Amino acid sequence: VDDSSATRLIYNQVGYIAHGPKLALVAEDVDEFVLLDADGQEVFRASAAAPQYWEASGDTVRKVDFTEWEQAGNYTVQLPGFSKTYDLVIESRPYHELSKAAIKSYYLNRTSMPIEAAYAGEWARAAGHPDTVVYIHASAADDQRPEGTVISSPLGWYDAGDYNKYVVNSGISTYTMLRALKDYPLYYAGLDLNIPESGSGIPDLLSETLFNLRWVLSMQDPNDGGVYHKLTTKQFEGFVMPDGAVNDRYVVAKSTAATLNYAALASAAYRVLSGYEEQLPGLSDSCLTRAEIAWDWAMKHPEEIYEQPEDIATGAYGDDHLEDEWFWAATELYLATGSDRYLKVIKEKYQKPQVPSWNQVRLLGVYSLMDFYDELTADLINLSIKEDFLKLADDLVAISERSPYGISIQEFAWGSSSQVANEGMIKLFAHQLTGEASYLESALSDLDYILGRNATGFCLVTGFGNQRVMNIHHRPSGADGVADPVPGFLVGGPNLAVLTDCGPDVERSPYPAKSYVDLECSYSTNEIAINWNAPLVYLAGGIDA
Ligand code: 9MR
Repeated sequence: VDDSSATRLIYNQVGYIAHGPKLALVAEDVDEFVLLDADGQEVFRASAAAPQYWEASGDTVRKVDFTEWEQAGNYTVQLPGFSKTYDLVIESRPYHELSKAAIKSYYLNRTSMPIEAAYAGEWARAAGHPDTVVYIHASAADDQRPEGTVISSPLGWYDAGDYNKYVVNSGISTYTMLRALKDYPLYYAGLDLNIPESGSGIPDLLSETLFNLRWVLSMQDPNDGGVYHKLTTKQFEGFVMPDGAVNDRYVVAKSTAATLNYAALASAAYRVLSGYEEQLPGLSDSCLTRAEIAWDWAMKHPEEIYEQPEDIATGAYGDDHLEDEWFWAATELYLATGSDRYLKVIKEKYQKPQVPSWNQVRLLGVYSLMDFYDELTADLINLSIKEDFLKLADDLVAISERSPYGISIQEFAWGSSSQVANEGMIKLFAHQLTGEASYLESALSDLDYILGRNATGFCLVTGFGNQRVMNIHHRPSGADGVADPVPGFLVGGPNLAVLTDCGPDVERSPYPAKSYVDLECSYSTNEIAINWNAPLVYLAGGIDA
């Protein structure tokens, strides 16, 4: 028996669904996989499939399919010939806590209010960043609001491990949360997150989402409809708690990208919130009015590409390809108003969708169009939007079926975990459109990757798994004196974008799917972000639902 401590099994560390597909991966030198029950009795044995090499990780792995074993329980996995064993869970509903924690992380990352122990346990903390005194930066100044004018722009979530708030990145994040609510309404109606708004008569997921939406709405200049790109300090703050991070805050440069994200999000919110007129009187209408004046500003300023001012060093979220933002905003405004002026732009700007990210939002408009597919006009149907969407989903499923790791991602960029989550979301959405099981199975496989069946061996969500991420690049987690990081966050994950973020002494794998370190300094692999967590919310919630 080989006594080395090397890991030879990678698998979903949170659990497998009893009546679902079950796939794990073993190292090349492992031939068999044995499940022992809680009494140490062998209950199931499977042979490993033929070895497969993956260029992205530099690994050769063998698949073990134990789908057939459907008995819920806590198991130990033994790999004959090797002494190291592994704990594995099979449950009827293994992702319920994950689904809640993924949303709760947004509560724990709120600005402007104390995070109380009754909701946050050991992660309770004082309020940070009231943002009731925010200065107009030189880049955003005009006659009505000259440089140094004070405005108030409170609420919202911290974007990520830093303490700033960025409109562009809030667009996709907030929309994805509203999308989850729209697609699984009964599930979220009953999901209690134990947040201050719980029991208020609207779903907790919506309350949490509104906390950010209300901030986004405040980023519009009411004088002209333009939207500031971000609300930020000049430099990133240090690793101190929010209430100790007190440098002056500014709104910086109105941009076309931020204004179109705003128009899209506010009109999408208009549709969702019109169902809550009684609980939230007037909010939905004001979203639509604001979206329309944002659109008008963008029409007058179609090329205000964000350029980082010299004295500002925080995240840029700069994007100079705005075709997809125009498409998304036009789509949401068209669905809200039925006006031909938006229809025209949809037709001009439509292209086949891609996996979304903060700077590629076309698919968000496609998701929304699918809500009304049967009512769309013939010229929209002729764009083949549904066919193109299902082709994207089919291509992703085909790749995952060939992939040694059972996933669709092939190129690992900054935030690679969120790409996997967004691919899972696409598949779940396709599953709802068609009822085809292969989409759901492939989405589950993406979740397996996130929860441990990946080349890093870590469960990539804080607070979950056997091999846990501990040292995220997240200021409160670094400064709060609590050993465990704030839970429920998806880490950015492996990529080769910045190999030097921890200095020359920290070794990083040259393989993109493996190049990850669980160190606070690794902002490029171990940060968290609202746009990364949102598709995890959708994926975990959709599967749990
Ligand atoms: O997610 C963003 C990634 O796509 C970019 O490559 C990277 C560098 O510009 O920035 C990431 O976003 C960061 C943002 O700029 C500031 N807050 C933290 C975000 C996550 O790292």
